[in-house]
Amino acid sequence: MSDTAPSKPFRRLLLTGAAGGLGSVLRERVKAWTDVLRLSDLHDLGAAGDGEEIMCCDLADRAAVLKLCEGVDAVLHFGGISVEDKFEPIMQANILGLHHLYEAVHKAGVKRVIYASSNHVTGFYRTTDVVDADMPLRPDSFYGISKCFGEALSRYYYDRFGIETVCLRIGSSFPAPRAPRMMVTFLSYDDLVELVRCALLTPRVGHTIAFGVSDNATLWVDNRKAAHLGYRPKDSSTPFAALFPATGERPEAGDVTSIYQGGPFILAGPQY
Ligand code: NAI
Ligand code: 15L
Repeated sequence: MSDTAPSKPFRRLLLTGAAGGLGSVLRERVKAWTDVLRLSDLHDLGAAGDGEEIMCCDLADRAAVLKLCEGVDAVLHFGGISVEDKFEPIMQANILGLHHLYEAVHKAGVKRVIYASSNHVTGFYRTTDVVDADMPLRPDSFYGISKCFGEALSRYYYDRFGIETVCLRIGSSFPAPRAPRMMVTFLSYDDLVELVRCALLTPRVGHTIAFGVSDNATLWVDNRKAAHLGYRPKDSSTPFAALFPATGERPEAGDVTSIYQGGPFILAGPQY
């Protein structure tokens, strides 16, 4: 029997947004696949642990982002503004920042990006619709629009330069659903990690759009166009059903947060 540890699939992965909710989960779980995990965020990430290196920066800082991607095999891009906000900060972090990231990825010869997109790129579909990867985008917020930009920019970098991206249209990834809507959009942390693993390790992904949801009893999305990733969710929101007991009350007629998949994001944008 050999006493050398089996080699990991990557030499160095970059994780942006490492101080965030999902970044903190991935920081622990991604280490199994890479010799070095480079972590980045605007916020403090504490001391580097074994196999970690820390390079904090603002995604809007082009020079810093160019450095961030040097020597990296693949990027897990989970940094940026994660909810609705005014257009200016979203533009800086999610639009300008993403452009910096792809410019850096191109210059550094990085082959693949896993991009945290969002269900809010299609939030203006109804809750009676089932959305697949080829349906037109219908963003529900400036935040959703910034994620549409990310999906389009990554498509361009694939068509023009062959840089592969898997866009993960994540539903609601938290320890548990926080509202009845999230019974449909829930993505457990274990399923998130498995989806990221599939996105990183599938030999050819081209430009793939995948929906990040667990195996929930009701779904508003159809993931068949990402079947080549081999993602099989193991969890479901059903064990959390008791958090939201049926009251028999119906949403008020015209309550757009119940009519559209984006829920509260529908009304979170500018109040003109
Ligand atoms: P989060 O808000 O907890 O984490 C985002 C991280 O990005 C934060 O640590 C923040 O400091 C960092 N960040 C923000 N602006 C930055 C900038 N200009 N430069 C560098 N870093 C910056 O969000 P969460 O929940 O961890 O989400 C991670 C990613 O996944 C985000 O891109 C979000 O849009 C996406 N996503 C998350 C969902 C969820 O249910 N958690 C659902 C859909 C998408
Ligand atoms: C998202 O895109 C957000 O990042 C997250 O905070 C949740 O609000 C999620 O969507 C959702 O739709 O529940």
